[in-house]
Amino acid sequence: MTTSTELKPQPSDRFTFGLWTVGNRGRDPFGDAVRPPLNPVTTVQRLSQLGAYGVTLHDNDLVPIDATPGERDRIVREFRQALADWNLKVPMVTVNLFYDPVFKDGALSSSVRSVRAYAVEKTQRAMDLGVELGAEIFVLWGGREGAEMDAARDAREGLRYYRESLNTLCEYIVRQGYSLKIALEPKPNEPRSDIYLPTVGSMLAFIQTLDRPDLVGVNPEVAHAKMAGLNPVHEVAQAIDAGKLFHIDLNDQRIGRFDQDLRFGSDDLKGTFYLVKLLEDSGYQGPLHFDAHAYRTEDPEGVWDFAAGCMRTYLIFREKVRRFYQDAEIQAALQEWQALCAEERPIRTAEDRQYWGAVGYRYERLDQLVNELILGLR
Ligand code: GLT
Ligand code: MN
Ligand code: MN
Repeated sequence: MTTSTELKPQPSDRFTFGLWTVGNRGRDPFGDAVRPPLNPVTTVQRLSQLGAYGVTLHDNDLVPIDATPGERDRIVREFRQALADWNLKVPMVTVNLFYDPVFKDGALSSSVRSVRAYAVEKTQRAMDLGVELGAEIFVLWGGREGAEMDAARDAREGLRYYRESLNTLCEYIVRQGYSLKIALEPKPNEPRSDIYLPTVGSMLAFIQTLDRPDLVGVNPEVAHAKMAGLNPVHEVAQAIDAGKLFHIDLNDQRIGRFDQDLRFGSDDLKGTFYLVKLLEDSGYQGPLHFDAHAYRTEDPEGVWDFAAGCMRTYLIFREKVRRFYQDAEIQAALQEWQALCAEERPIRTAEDRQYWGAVGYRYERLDQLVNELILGLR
């Protein structure tokens, strides 16, 4: 039996949350904020008390875009003090290249030279901040890198600018001697009608065209894969297979909806089980980052129920994965299947072909057993 202490998150579980996730105020395109702003120092304290390992941020989640250098230094100093007091890490930072109106037609891929230069420069400052906070991963979500129409910018031009900007950023990392790696985060749409490089596969192909592909990987997000109608487990598997899973955004999403960023495992229990199984089986050692937010119905306390729920659900599924390997019936069914896979019966005659066409794989039984495990009956 699982004891409740085994389900208590520990820093060694490497759970992280963005300031923008627990700090989400419940604003949506049709309604205003329902929760007051959340102070980053309070966030550090609460996350640490819940057993998280770290906190992540966009530059402007911490430092307002118009802060003076003096204000910036004071804010960063106070934040670093809180991190030290509560023993919380900042393994990843990112840059906000989507909120300010200046980015309305893209940032790193903008056709406007001045906007592109500003986006690169803003990203470099965010990298400096990340390194100051001890981060080793730099996520880039190109939310505005896309289009509503292609009459002006040809998508090839957008990709070319995007590539040039990324090359400049990699060069900056090398020149500064930073031990930062970039993780590109794909998403098919929202806020743009179409965002460039919408899936893990398209990102991986694009990365190979960069000057320093070794410095760049991906940050897949469960919700984004589902928005594209894809299986997030297979998206993540492809990233692992390519040696490019530098970071991951865990959350949940109903297929065919707007970007919901739901609590991890809140919608798709089976998909969540297989995702946790994949991460555990693969030995992924990076942060387990929740990029989700509380329902709009929640008050400030409800936000911490949300955060605790994300981590607890991961730990429950991790325990289920352990049981998957211990369950005698599941293992017997798997062994039978493995024996079938290894059977020496080359296909040379029509009879051989008929044999392999008719043989039962018994997936129905195995799938039902796993469902029962997920449902708590095994
Ligand atoms: C934004 C987006 C997320 C990205 C974040 C990083 S910001 O909330 O929807 O998926 O990971 O920029
Ligand atoms: Mn994300
Ligand atoms: Mn999302």
